Amino acid sequence: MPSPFSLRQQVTDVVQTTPVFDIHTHLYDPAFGDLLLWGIDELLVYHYLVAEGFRHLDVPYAKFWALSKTQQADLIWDALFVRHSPLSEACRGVLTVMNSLGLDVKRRDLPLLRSHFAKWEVGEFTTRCLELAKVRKVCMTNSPFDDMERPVWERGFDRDERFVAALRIDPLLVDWENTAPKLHASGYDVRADFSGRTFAEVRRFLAEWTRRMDARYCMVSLTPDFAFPAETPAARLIEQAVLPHGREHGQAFAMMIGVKRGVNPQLRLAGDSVGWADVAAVENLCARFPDNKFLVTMLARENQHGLCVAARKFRNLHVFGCWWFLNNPSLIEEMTRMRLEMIGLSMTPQHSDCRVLDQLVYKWSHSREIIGKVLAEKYDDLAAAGWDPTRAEIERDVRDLLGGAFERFLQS
Ligand code: RAT
Ligand code: ZN
Repeated sequence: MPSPFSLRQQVTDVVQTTPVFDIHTHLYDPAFGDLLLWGIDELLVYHYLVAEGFRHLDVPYAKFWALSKTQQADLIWDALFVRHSPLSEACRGVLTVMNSLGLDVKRRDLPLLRSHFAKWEVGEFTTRCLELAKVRKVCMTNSPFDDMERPVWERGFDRDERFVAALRIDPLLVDWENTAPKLHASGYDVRADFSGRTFAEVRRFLAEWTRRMDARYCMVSLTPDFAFPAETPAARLIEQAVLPHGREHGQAFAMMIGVKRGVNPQLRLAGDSVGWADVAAVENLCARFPDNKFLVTMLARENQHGLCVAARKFRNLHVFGCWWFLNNPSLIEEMTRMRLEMIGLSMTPQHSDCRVLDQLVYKWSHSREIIGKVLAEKYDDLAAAGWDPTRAEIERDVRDLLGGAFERFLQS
C-alpha cells in the first residue's frame, strides 16, 4: 500500500500533468483573426474584472466605454492592482498568467508587461498557452447569429484541430420573436407563430450549421425561470426542433441555466446576474427524452445539489463545470467534492469559460490545484478502507474527469 504521502503526491502529479479537453470556452480558432483575444489589455478588460473595477471607479459608465481598450485597462489596473491588492480570483488570475509566462509582476509596471506581449505572434502564443495550461483541445462557442463570426464559417477556413466547435443558439430559443424574421430573410421558411414548416425549417438550419461547423454539441444559456414543459417559444422549439435534431444527429444538447441577463445594462457584458432555477425542468427533459443527451451546468450555488441528484436519476444527463460566479476556489472545492461523492467520476468537474487565450493558463492551474486536492482526499479515504488505488487507475480516472468522460458521453 502506498504511504498516504506518496498517494497524495501521485494524485497531484497526475492531475497536474494530464492534458485536458476544455469543453466550454469563448476562444476562437486563430483563423478567426481578431475574434481570438489575447494579451494583457484583454486580460484587464475581461468582464469579470470590469465588474470588480467599477466598484472602485467613480467614472461614469458611458465615459468608461468611450475610452480606448488601453485606457480602460489602465483604469482597471490602477483600481484593482495599484490602489488595492488584487485578491479576487479574477485578479489573481492575471498574476498567475504573467508569472507563468515568466514576467515580473512585482514591479507593478503595466507598460513593461505590455512591452513583453508586443513580442509575441498569435500562432506561437496560442501554442505557448495551450502547452502551459496542458490543454489538448478547446471547445469554442460558435454562433451563426454573430455577424463577426458567421462570415468566417461561410467563407470556410483551414481548421486548427486543437479547436472544436459548439453550436450556440441563444437567439433562436430566447429571442424567437426577433430571430424568426432573420431566419426567414436568410431563406428558412419559418413563421413567428410556428405555423407551416417552421419546425422542419429550424431543424434544417440546425443541421446545416452542425455540418458546417462540425459542432460537437448544441448549446444555449437559459434564465432562472426556464421551465419544461411550458408554452414558451423556448420549450416548444426545444421539443420540436432541437431534440429531434439531436436524436437524428446523435448530438447532445447543452443547457447553461440560471443567468439573469442585463440586471445592470450599463455594465454591458459584466451586467448579468444569477438566479435559482427549478431542476425539475432538467428532470422532465431527461425523463421525457431518454434518447437525447443533455449536458447541464447551473449558475446558482443553491442548484448544485439538486442537479447532482438529477444526474443520479438520469444517465442521459452529464453535469459539467463551475460556471462563471462559481469559478472560485471555495466553490469549485465544494462542488467538486459534492459531485464526486454523489456521482463519482461520471461528470466533468470544470470548464474554463475563457474569453482571453492567456486565461487558459490560470483557470486550469487554479482548478487543477483544487481538483487534485479533493481527489487526493477521496483516494486517501479509499486507502483507509483497504482499497489500494494504482497509478494506472488514478490516471484513468483523471483522464475521465479532464474530458474523457465527456467525450465518451458524446459518443454514447
Ligand atoms: O462566463 C462568461 O464569460 C459569461 O459571460 C457567459 O459567456 C457565459 O459563460 C455563457 O456562455 O453564456
Ligand atoms: Zn460561457
